[in-house]
Amino acid sequence: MSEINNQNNKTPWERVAGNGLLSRRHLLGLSLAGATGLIGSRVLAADASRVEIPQWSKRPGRDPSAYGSPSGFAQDVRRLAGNPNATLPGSGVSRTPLHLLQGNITPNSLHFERHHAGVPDIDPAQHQLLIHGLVRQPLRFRYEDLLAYPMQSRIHFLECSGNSGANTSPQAGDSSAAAIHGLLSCAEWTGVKLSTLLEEAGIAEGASWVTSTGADGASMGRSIPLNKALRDVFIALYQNGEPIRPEQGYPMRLFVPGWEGNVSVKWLTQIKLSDAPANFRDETSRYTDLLPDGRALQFTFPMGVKSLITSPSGQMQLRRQGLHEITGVAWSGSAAIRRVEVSADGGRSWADAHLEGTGQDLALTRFRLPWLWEGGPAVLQSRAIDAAGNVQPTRQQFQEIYSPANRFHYNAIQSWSVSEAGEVKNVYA
Ligand SMILES: Nc1nc2c(c(=O)[nH]1)N[C@H]1C(S)=C(S)[C@@H](COP(=O)(O)O)O[C@H]1N2
Ligand SMILES: [Mo]
Repeated sequence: MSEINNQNNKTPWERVAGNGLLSRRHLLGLSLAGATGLIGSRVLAADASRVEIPQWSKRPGRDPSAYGSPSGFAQDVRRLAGNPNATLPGSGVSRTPLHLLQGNITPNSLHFERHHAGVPDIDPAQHQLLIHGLVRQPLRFRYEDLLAYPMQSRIHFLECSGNSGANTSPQAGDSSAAAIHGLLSCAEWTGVKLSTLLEEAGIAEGASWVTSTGADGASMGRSIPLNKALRDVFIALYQNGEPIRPEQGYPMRLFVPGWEGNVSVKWLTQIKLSDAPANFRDETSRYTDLLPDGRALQFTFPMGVKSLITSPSGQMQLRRQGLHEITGVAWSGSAAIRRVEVSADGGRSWADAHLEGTGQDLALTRFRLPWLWEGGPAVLQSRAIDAAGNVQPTRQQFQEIYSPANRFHYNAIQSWSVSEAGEVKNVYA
């Protein structure tokens, strides 16, 4: 640990790892004025005798509205939409602009989308949820029936198992954080515990799997073991406080905390208890991990421990030398995030980031660390560790486990290079 002086206010910068990483201590006591020299005099000294009154302060503004929308000046904060698929209509994705967001919650309009046959327009009064199979009494629930049950709210991330798959390709693509990692969002989901409904139907002898089907044109279905279903799975009816969006499964979706997004079946219409997985199309043709010897893992349910620096990140441009905040998100499908380490020298040295999480299991956790960029090349990385002791792997470690053809469940450390010109790029380090 070495110390240098901040010339303006004589605060010693406490370096905690190589290439300019500074102590978390500076997140608290950092005075912008004192740091002006380092951030390039971007903060203007105020002249209190010449306060100009802007136009919008001189007349009343717009009236209240029934449903809010973002500022016209923040129109670039958008999902990254994929191209429509001509052979598979409605099959596609849009990605969360992770690099433009802060905190741990994804606004509903920016939650990523993955549809296999588009978004159905469901009238909740016509929709029903059937629970059948190995139960003592099959039951049929209408939307309004479910609204009458006791509910719970939980903050959880949702991640597609195809997320970050771009980084399994041999050459690192020059892409943004959203383009590579944007099949990831986090919301507060509210709904009815599946165990409550299953207990009401009565679980019959021999039931060990729960299969779920959606009411979309794909009739997408998935199977999960009964013990997971009884542990923490619920039927989500609300998303960040309002009725769940059509894109997320209105009027109801299965929510399976921590597990690959595909099992959280949207537009949920059937739940069937059985003694074996159903072998639906989406659990055989997809989402299975290919191993180096050509075999495939049948199921990989929990999403691996993972983190990502969202700023600075791919395709950004550092415009000045000096103090920057490195920030990003970390998550794990097995436990809460315990620790995030950051490196600015491609993994040679690491420092603990400050965590700003909700502390909740299976939710996003924001991390931050101050960084002094002195104009030299850098490779920024983050490495997450969860409360179960899982450590995010390097790209090389990930590749030793799976076939080079495997595109799913990629959770390796992301490296962003910073050039002397301040350009930030996706690289394999
Ligand atoms: N019925 C149905 N459920 C579905 C899908 C679908 O196409 N149809 N897509 C799945 C996939 S692959 C993922 S990653 C998540 C995406 O959820 P989101 O669109 O709310 O982000 O929903 C899953 N549930
Ligand atoms: Mo997915």
